[in-house]
Amino acid sequence: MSDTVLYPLGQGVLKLLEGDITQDDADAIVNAANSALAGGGGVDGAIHRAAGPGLPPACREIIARIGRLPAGGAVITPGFDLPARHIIHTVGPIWRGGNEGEPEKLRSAYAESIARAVENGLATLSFPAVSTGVYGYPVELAAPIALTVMAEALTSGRLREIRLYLHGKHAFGLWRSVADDLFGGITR
Ligand code: AR6
Repeated sequence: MSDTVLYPLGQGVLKLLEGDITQDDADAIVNAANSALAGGGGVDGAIHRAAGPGLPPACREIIARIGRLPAGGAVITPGFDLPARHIIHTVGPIWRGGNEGEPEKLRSAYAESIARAVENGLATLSFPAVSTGVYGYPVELAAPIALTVMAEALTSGRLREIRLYLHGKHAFGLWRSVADDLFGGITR
């Protein structure tokens, strides 16, 4: 954990952090999952390892009920062994060049995750950079979409705090420059 930047938005605050989301103590952390909720690499693997043996049965129960979670959808489970009380599992789009509905699905992944948090009475929510790893979504295209949806949730008063965890200094710098362009002033 090193850098943090804060953006006051309405009555709420958006925080960009460089670090590991599994250590976060928000009301919920968001997982960049796959449609089978089967666990995997990247942040999904890290969350599954840190949440412990309670998580796979909870995921299987959801899949038994809904079949699969499409890109743009989001579901909630307990946080099990995590510091966070809940995990909101969303599926981002796989990048296929941008003409297959990727922006709408990415926007929906963030918006539906926020909707699950609000429905469950949560106030603080932490996101990873959904779709920008294995799923290949270009960061410079994902960042404005993600940050805009987060800002809407804060300015409307639906959430009090959103934290966005970036993996590595390079990613942090890219996201920070997009956030600076969108939201202007910075409070450290
Ligand atoms: N904390 C915060 N961010 C992380 C962490 C962590 N512990 N680990 C990785 N990242 P990815 P996707 C960053 O690939 O692109 C899985 O196999 C990472 O650097 O985790 O949505 C799933 O099962 C990147 O910037 O998610 C799916 O099959 C970001 O998290 C597939 O990958 C997202 O990268 C989903 O791919």
